[in-house]
Amino acid sequence: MSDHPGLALAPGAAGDLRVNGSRLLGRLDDLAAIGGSRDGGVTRMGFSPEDRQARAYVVQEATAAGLRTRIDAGGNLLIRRPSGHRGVERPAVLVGSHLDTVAQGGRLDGAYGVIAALEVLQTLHEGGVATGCEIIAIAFANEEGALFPQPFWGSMVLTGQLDALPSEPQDSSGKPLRQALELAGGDMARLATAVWPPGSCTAYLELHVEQGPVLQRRGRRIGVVDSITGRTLLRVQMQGRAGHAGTTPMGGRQDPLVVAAQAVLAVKALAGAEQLCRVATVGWMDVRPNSPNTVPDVVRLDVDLRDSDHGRLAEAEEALRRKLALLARRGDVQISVEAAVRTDPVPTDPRLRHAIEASAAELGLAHETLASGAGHDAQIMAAITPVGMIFVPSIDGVSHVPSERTAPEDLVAGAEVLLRTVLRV
Ligand code: HGY
Ligand code: MN
Ligand code: MN
Repeated sequence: MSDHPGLALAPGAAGDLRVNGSRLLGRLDDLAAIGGSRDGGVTRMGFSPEDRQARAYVVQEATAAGLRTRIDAGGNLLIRRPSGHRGVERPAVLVGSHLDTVAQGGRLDGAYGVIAALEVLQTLHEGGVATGCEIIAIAFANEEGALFPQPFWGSMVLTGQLDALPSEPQDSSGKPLRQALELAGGDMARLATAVWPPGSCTAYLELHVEQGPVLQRRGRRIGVVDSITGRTLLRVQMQGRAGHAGTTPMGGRQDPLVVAAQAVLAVKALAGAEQLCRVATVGWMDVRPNSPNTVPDVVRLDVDLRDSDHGRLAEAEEALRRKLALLARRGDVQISVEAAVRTDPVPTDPRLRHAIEASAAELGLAHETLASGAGHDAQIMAAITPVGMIFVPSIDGVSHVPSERTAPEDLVAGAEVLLRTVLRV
């Protein structure tokens, strides 16, 4: 990966080529309105009607810009220049992120990277820039797994990791993904047609808000990501014995919610007192029948463990499984624990890091290397191609909340760095 001889830029293109900042910011505003709420948040969960509306918006903008769009069988949205690429034959460079959000999430997580990728492609197209290989913008489907709990769905399909996906994915109420995927333009029966084999892509680049406090705290405009965290998502179910809250004696109760409460504290201890992993969270719980005067019957909860080290993640999971089994025995409830997601921590590609650093330096932007505590499609794409990630600062380091914000000038600066990095690859 270097300044490729095949990179035949139109004279002066590298120097005076700039993204159109107001177009980028305007599109982010338009997109934030889709699934937007009065508090400035966005709920656009993967394969929801709002998600489909957001895709339609991006397709409309790309088409109006003279670009071509296509939805693959996995539901990923791909955007290409009409003339493909000129110059030497080399596999494409993919640039993108995701359009779906968590419930009551922010307006930038994912959307920023997709809109910036569209902006870069449109800028290259308008500038008539011949690149050494084709640049394709992509919006991966269902990165968050908020509605259909198969996070990284689109990137797992594109990288051919179909065996790691459920054969009949459903949402948490049991609704099959099949129809929702079809409505989005995908096709469960033809997932194999969406697979890109190893070597079919020169590089994958993702621009994203940091979602943490580091860049703001250190006064840096650009983050050069060196590694992306590993993540284990466990689905825990506890089956007790329901009963009348007023007549069921305390002695002998088989109350799954009591055990769940102890489990939440055990999860916290993993990353707290026991220091077994970097962070550990229970963010979702479902209590049945969820009636104030009934001892619960079943409680389900998800456990999200993160660490940059694969071994530590495995150890933390093992320790938690043992602890949960003990709590279930003591509380006389049945328990099941299944790993819904195990995503490895991955390093980014050093050559891409160098290209990002050089691009930021060229623009006079203070930059810093840092790890990503959030997961990204880039870590899935690493299975088939070198990956690079660019961060811009998150105000107050918050994300997955309505107040997720980044300064407009940082959003534009990030897109400029993305453009120059693409031209360097
Ligand atoms: O959960 C994550 O780290 C990402 O937002 N999907
Ligand atoms: Mn996210
Ligand atoms: Mn994201």
